Amino acid sequence: MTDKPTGKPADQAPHKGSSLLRRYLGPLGILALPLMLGGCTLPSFYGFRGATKQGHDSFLLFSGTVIAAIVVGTIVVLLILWAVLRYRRRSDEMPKQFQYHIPLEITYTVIPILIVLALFGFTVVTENAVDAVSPHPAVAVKVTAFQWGWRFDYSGQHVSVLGETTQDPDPVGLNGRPCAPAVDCLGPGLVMPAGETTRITLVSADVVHGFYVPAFNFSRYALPGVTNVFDFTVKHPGIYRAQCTQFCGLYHALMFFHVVALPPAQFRAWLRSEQASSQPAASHPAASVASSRQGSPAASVKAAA
Ligand SMILES: [Cu+2]
Repeated sequence: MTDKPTGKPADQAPHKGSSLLRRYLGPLGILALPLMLGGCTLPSFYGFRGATKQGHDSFLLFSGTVIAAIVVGTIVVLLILWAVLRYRRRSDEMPKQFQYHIPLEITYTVIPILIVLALFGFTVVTENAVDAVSPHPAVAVKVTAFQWGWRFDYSGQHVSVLGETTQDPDPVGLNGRPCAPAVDCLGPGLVMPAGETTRITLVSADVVHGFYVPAFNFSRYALPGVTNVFDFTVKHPGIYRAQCTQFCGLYHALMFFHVVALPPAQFRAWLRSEQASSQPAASHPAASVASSRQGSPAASVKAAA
């Protein structure tokens, strides 16, 4: 029987194996190069960099995890290729058989545990930073999700922005296009000062909704009977698209809103103009839509740009 262990070392021509490795390594490297250069956009890896301080922390965790995965994956692939090429079959003789390489077994057990512990530690630190709320936010906004729209109440300021995307869309479309078809609508605007901390208190008036701002790397449930509190510190002025991400009924797909970050002075000017022109919204979130839509925040940010 040819496959019976002989105990005879099969590695009789090491120079041949290494020359073969060198021969294949070049073409393999050339094949891998376009994949490595074109397969991802370093260093964002197609993720949002985070328009808020909190969102940027999430981005750093994401990109760090991807880089760790690339390093580990590369080492594993190279080890596999090395084993396949170096110890490929050269004859019918059995290679040397052995077991219990204690130092090696300890190494490949301890290293993955350390990697998992490091990823866990970075995740805990990042989540604590993202969920931390400032004791003295510059602005506090109560956000109420309802079927099918959003209401933004500025605590203590007597200002409400309210909009139902199905009935009274904001006439600002993406890329400056008018708001038609409806999927281009940005919806009601949540206005906040750039560079300052805004406290968001998120509630739902009816069913489960999802508060999602992609550019902020942030999503949270709006749950009936539950109050979620979190902070945003937007880094730069701009308009950021947002939408409901929980299927909440017939017009869920149209439940957009947008976040408008203004320079602090312009934010306070907008707040004063809203106080002068708007009446406090009625108790039902969908009431007095038309009256509270005066002084479009998107128009303000256009003027600021
Ligand atoms: Cu919804």
